[in-house]
Formats: sequence, structure tokens, C-alpha cells
Amino acid sequence: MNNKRQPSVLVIGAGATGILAGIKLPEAGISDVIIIEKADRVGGTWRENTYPGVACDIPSPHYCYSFEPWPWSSQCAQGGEIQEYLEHVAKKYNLLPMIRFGTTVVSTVYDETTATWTVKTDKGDVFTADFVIAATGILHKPKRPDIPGLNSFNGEMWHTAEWRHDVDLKGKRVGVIGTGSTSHQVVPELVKAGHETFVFQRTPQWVFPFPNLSFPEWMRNRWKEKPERMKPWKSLYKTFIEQFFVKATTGEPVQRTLLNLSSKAYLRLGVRKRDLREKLTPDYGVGCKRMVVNFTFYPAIQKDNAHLITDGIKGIEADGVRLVTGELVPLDVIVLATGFDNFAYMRPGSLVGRSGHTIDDAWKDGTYPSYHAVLMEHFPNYFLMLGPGTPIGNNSVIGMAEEQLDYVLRLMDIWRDGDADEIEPTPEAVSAFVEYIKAGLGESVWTSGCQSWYLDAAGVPVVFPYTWKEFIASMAEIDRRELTMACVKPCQQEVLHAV
Ligand code: N01
Repeated sequence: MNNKRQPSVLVIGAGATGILAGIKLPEAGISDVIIIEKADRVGGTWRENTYPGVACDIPSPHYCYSFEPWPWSSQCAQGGEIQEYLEHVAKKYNLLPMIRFGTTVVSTVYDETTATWTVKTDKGDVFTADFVIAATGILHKPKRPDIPGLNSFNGEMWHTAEWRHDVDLKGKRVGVIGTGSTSHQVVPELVKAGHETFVFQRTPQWVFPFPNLSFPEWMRNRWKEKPERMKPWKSLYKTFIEQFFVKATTGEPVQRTLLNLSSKAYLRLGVRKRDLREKLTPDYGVGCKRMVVNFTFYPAIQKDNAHLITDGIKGIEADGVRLVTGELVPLDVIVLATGFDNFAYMRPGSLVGRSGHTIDDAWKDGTYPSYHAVLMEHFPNYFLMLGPGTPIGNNSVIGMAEEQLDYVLRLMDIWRDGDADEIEPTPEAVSAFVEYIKAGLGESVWTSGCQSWYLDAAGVPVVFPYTWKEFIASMAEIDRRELTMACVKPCQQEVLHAV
């Protein structure tokens, strides 16, 4: 008989990491689980982002749950197929009854007298939970640029994450502001559709050439027959990413040289006109910003209906974009490919922990301290998925979330075994983790001089700067000396023995 205590767990978000929590918590014997989801479907990023060309730039056999392979149609699946996959998994594991759709968490407040969280929603629901898991994702809050006159544009304007499928772009002059990973996916589709496309580039990006090969039908049929046949493919791509990308960015000279060579050679060979090539050449190290993984942008930007504009934007006016040179670029539509508020996580909902500490107090001055990217000081029993310090970057966030959730379940076991009601990192442990991250940055490419959403306000990257193996090893053991563990209700053994 399972004599562990039964916690109530509230999960915020039913994207890839929330779905994972919804599967793994019951498998670990935790049955009191509620997932709050703001939309009316699961899927997170892959539900929200429907822009033309939306696709994963991580190989799909690796960008899926280890326990749930899928016969992917191409090496890097389109967003729609990933959404279908996530909906399939949610149904297969019977998660839908535990999800409150169309509900947004507005506040999460800790009560230290009962060691519970009170979670309020925009529907007026009030939930009490022993644990909260913020499975909100990192980049979910679209960022609008602070360009003067943004609201004075007379045409249609939208962010890539809020694509307006109701607007017919035929015959329209379309401006795209930004040249990150999203822009590299959407611009080729706009150009291919024949629209006059004006791309406003503030900073060029290094591109790693990776053609999106389709998997043949016979191969997919074999995977459908026996999903375990996918395993070697998953291992192949996982190894490639870990041994190449991760090592190149964290400091291995051979991999870094290869990454450098491949991106520079691709730019040299992929863009024929010298002046265009010069405009597309970054002045910072390869890999400093998150690598764009793409094979369609360079061909597209060389087409006659594509126009790369590198003069700065002075402002937006009723008829288009005014450049610092004084020239007006007339436009009918402006697409903001300007990224997301980095590290929004549970915000804009409010989070209030022990002694009235808010998340804005904890993450002040644009810094994001955490403990193993999962816990935060002053927020007992509150777990982040993909929190600051996760090895985000060119790797599978689903794989990372699996490792983190395993760690979270082991932390919950402290509570379930009756050893504590509150689990919180000590201030020293948080500082040590932050220092551990900083110590690894000297070797990484992220400090080689660029602006990116990885960086905090002090220019310190908030990513795990070591290898995948070290990421897993860092969470292998729970060091109780680094945790403040307290009992506020009778969490001691007698409760267990009474069961
Ligand atoms: O956003 P970004 P993104 N004036 O922040 C520019 C993930 N992703 O949506 O570089 C002019 O990278 C800004 O310029 P600069 C992935 O993790 C994953 O493209 O700051 N320009 C930049 O060019 C990715 O890293 C997949 O100078 C302005 C662009 O807007 C993350 O999402 C696919 C500006 C923003 O680039 C974000 O990518 C796609 C201004 N005022 C994306 N403000 C997968 O397949 C901003 N910019 C997994």
C-alpha cells in the first residue's frame, strides 16, 4: 500500500510541459491534480503560433516525449503537426478532464500558516494547493517594439504569435520587423506567396544550414507499426545536438570551429550578391544569439519581391515605416516578428510568496535568480518548468522538462514522506547556483558581445552554460542541506503511521 501523503497540485498551463506534468504526477501516485489553461485547447506555443512557415527548428524525433514517439512527417515538423501530436498525447493519457480550459490564473498567494497556495482565476475560482507548478513556458508574451508612432499605422499590424488569417495579403506590401528565428521562417513563406516583402533588420543573425527533409511514407509506416523503431532516430538527433550544438556554445573548440565554419560557409555560398551578403553578416560570434536553424531564408531574401532594409527605423507613420535616412517605406501590412518578453513565465499574473515577497521583488532589476532552474527563495513548494538557468537554446525543451519534472517529483517526495511541509532553497544555495551559472559563462559564446533574449539586464546570460550531461548530473541528487524544510502542520511520521 502506498503510505505516502497525497498532495494537491495545481499546474498552470497545458502546453508541452503542463501536459507532461499531467501525465507524470498521476503516474507517481498523485491523483489530486488540476491544470489551469487560459485557452480552449492544449498546445501552448504550438497552439498560439500559426504564422506561415511555423515549424520546430529542433529535429522532431528528439522534440517529443521520450515515452511517446510519433511518426513525424519531416525532420523538423510544422507547427500544426506538433499541435496535433500534443492534442493526441493529452487525449491518450486522459488529461482533458483535469484541465480547466478558458481560465487564466490571476494570482497565486502563499499562506505560511497552512503551507498552501491559494490560486485565483479570472473566472472567480479559488483553488488551494500544496504545490504549484508553473508550466507557463518562457516566451509566451508577445513583445511589441517601442518604435515611435507604432499605433499610428493605418494598415493592419499584428505580432507573429497573433497571426491574422482573416486578412488576404494578395497584392499587399508587407513589412516584417525583426530577423530572429521566427522571421527566418515567416519571410520565405511571404516571398514564396509572391507578396512584396520588406524585411527590417536591426541586427543580422548567424544561420546554421539545416534542410528540412521529409521522411518517406514507407519509413513513417514502419514507425506507425512499431513506434519503438523511432528510438535510434531520437538517439541520433539527440547525440547530434548534444555533441555538436551544446558543446559548440559551451566552449568545446572543435565543435565551435565547426559551427563557425558551417555558418560562415553557408552565408558565403548561399548569398551571391556581395552587398546583400555584407548586410547579412553579423559582427558578433557565431552562436552568441540563439542560432537560427534554417535553409529557406537566404534563397528567399534574394528574390526580386524581397527587400532587406538595414537602415534604422525612425518611426511608424500612417502609411508605412519612416527610416532614419528620411525615406518612407509605404506598407499595407506590418508584421511584428519582434519576439517575446523574455522570462515572463507566470506573469502578468501576480505571485506572492512567503512574508509578502512578490515575483517582482525576487526578479528585480532584470535578474532571475533560481535554484536548479526549478525553485526560488521565498516561494516554497512552487516549481518552475524551464526556469531561469535551464539550458534553453538549440535543444529540445521537452527533453529538459522531463529531467526537471523528475527532479520536482523527487522534491515532492520529501513532503509526501512526511519530512517537511515546506521546501524552499536556502539563500546561500540560490546564490551558489547563480554563481555556478556565471562561472561557466566565461567558456560560452553568449558572452562574446551581442544582445539576445538570453541575457538579463546586467548582460548575464540566464542559461545553463554546461553540457547536457552536467545539467542532468546537477539534479541527480537532492542535497537537503541546500533546502529549508519546515513543518507547519503535523507532517511528521505519526500522520503516515495513521494511514
Ligand atoms: O524573436 P527574437 P523570435 N526595432 O527575440 C528585432 C524561439 N523560436 O520570435 O536582434 C527593430 O529572436 C530583434 O532585433 P535585435 C527561439 O527560441 C523557436 O524570432 O534585438 N527590430 C530581432 O531581430 C527564438 O530564439 C522556434 O537587434 C527589433 C527580432 O526583432 C525565440 O523563439 C521557432 C525591435 C526578435 O527576435 C524568439 O524568436 C521560432 C525594434 N524596436 C522561434 N525589437 C522553434 O522552432 C526587436 N527587434 C523551436
